[in-house]
Amino acid sequence: MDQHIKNEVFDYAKAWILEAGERIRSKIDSPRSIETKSNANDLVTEMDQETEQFFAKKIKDTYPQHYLFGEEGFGDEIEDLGGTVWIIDPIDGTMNFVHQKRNFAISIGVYFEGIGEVGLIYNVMEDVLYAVKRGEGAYKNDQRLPDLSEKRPLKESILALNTSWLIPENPHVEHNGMEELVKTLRSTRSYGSAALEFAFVAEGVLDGYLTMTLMPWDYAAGSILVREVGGIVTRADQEELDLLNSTTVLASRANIHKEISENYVQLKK
Ligand code: 2AM
Ligand code: CA
Ligand code: CA
Ligand code: CA
Repeated sequence: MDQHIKNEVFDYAKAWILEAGERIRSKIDSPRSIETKSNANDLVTEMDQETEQFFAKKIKDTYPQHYLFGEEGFGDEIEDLGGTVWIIDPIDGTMNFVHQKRNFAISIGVYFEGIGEVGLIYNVMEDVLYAVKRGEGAYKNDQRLPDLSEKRPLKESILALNTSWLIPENPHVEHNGMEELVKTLRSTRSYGSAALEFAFVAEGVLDGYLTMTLMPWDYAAGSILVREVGGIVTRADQEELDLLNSTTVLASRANIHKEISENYVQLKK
């Protein structure tokens, strides 16, 4: 991606994400209509939809030749990652947004010919912005994030892990390996926002994040951010991520990535 365009896209994305976040904060106590999507616990609100529409208008007005791939469907039908594609989750952690009024984020990843160039994750209620331009450093607000150079062993690591993947009947991963993993780790955490879990890995406050069913907008920004500080982001079986479909994801410090995948994660079928 041309450097001038990359800088410009970053500056617009940053301005828009802050504006969208301000709008959400100003309406956080307003009454809201909550609908369900694939099941009774899969929530969506008008705020998810309005926020994605806000980005759709900004992008179309500013860059009519760019594409938008967003969770709530106000963007384009994407069949490949040719050209410039904005992959956006307008509210990541909708359940937290509804139940806790905190612990949710707006996530924007901008891809050029399939390569993540610009990533932003905005922790809206904390007013903390994680931002990256590929090859130019990752930031938490104005503070540059250091490389994840420490080789912390697995037994001293904290892994973000949703308890669903420990239920024996879960269709994705063998229970025994996950149980051994939990016993080996120092501890686990679950924040309920994939984007924030990536941001915390990049920040070094989590050592890794393992999950079984992420969509592209959940990790489009987070994967750029974690890689920029030297972390590894792949599918749970160490294969390359598929940016168009649901996927497993393992994001972690470099020294524990292979160990988690090979010794503990046994995917079903
Ligand atoms: P969302 O809030 O944007 O829907 C919760 O553990 C995390 O998983 C959130 O990042 C949430 O994103 C995401 N999530 C929720 N339902 C999902 C689904 N059916 N498939 C993939 N990710 C989902
Ligand atoms: Ca959702
Ligand atoms: Ca999401
Ligand atoms: Ca969402």
